[in-house]
Order: sequence, then C-alpha cells, then structure tokens
Amino acid sequence: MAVTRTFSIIKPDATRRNLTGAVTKMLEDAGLRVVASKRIHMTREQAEGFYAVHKDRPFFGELVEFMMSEPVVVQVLEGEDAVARNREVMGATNPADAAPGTIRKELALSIGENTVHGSDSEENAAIEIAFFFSDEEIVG
Ligand code: RTP
Ligand code: MG
Repeated sequence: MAVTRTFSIIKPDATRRNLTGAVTKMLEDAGLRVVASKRIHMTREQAEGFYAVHKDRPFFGELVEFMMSEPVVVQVLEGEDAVARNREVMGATNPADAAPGTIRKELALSIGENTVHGSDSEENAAIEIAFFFSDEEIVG
C-alpha cells in the first residue's frame, strides 16, 4: 500500500476541552504521521468555503457557526492508505454509531460536535490540504 496524505481538523469541541494532544496521539497510534499542523481561528469565509459542498444541507449554518466558534487545529497526515486509515480511527460521523476505540466514540459529544474532520477521498484530501497549507509548510 502506498504512503499517501490526508487532511484532518481537530474541531472546536476538542480544542475547547484541551484534547489536541489526545486526538493527535490516537492519530499517531493509528500509524499516521503529522507532517504539517497549525492552530487557526477560522473566518466565516474559510468555514463557508471549506464546507461549500454541504451548503444545501440543513445543518450547514450550524456547522459553519460551530467551526468558527473557537480555534481548530488543521493537520496534514501521512501514512499507508492515509485517507482510509484516518476515516477508520475517526469512526462514524455520529458518535452513537462509532465503533469502540475510535476518536468519535471515545471523545465526541454529538453528531455536530464530533471532534475531528477527515478527508473522504484522495482527491478531496489534495483540495483540502491546498485550502489551508502551502507546499513549504508540509515537511514529510
Ligand atoms: P467530516 O466531513 O467532518 O470528516 O465528517 P463526515 O464525512 O463523517 O460527515 P459529513 O457528512 O461530511 O458531514 C460534515 C460534518 O457536518 C456535521 N454534521 N452535522 N446535524 C447533523 O445532522 C449533521 N450531520 C453532519 C458533522 O460535524 C460532520 O462531521
Ligand atoms: Mg465529510
């Protein structure tokens, strides 16, 4: 399996509860390496732009407000089959449906405040990485 990259966000519910390290440890324990990381406070433009694919969904407004509410940590993760491996350790979108040992089962509060984002395809990973990082900021 090839070494690839994915994009991750540690969401406001996690930074607020001081879980940046705990989430990162679970990602690292799953075989992913943090090759870029920064803490940012998203602007409305960033949150709306990043989640533009969801703009017609009923939860869009709530999602944007949440992502702007407090700082987040955006990361680039590298590893074997990184997109799939990250989705596996994240667990299902709704923590009630997530498997034991996953980040969302262990740490998430609700389907909205669900602790992490992870790209859902390699194509989207490349787009999402470029949304927040320049090439020079990623050190593999
Ligand atoms: P993500 O994109 O954040 O990694 O999560 P995902 O693929 O598992 O979920 P997706 O369907 O892409 O939804 C994006 C984010 O929107 C919020 N959401 N809220 N209130 C709701 O019913 C609802 N549904 C989704 C979640 O924060 C989800 O991660
Ligand atoms: Mg998604």
